[in-house]
Amino acid sequence: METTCLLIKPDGVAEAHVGEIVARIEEEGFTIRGIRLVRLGRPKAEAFYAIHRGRPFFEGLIEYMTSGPIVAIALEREDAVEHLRHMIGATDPTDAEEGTIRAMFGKDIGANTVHGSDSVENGIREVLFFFPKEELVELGVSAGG
Ligand code: IDP
Ligand code: MG
Repeated sequence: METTCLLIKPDGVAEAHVGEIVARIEEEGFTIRGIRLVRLGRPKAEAFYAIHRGRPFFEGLIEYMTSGPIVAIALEREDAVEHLRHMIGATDPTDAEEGTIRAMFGKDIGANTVHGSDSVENGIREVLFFFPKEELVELGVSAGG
């Protein structure tokens, strides 16, 4: 079974889309292995998005991700990474396929409502970024202590 990490970004939480997003995730056969409401501080936000440091949008991304609470969700499913990315849609909501989460709720390329891990390796890394290992003993990621 594959693991991936979904984040509902500050706009998604502020505009009360958490319930609908979680419902869609469950309808698509994902199992929730962890779920937390988190207010990211700057160091954690910068660490999470370290790969984008130096990009012109980095500062705006960090300000946005620290502007309000987010919901971090650890998910499990067959083909979880690719399936979730497909459900989320393209980075820019105006390019996102109809019916995807970003097409439905995203404001612009920055405030695009959700994050989904982009590889199996990053799925595991990102889940462990938000959840203590010992709380994920049922995950198939050798995360148990
Ligand atoms: P992804 O979230 O679809 O994987 P990435 O390229 O990894 O997209 O970018 C991470 C996040 O950074 C995006 O989801 C978005 O919030 C923000 N971002 C990406 N590109 C831009 C941009 O050109 N302008 C503003 N924000 C951006
Ligand atoms: Mg990405």
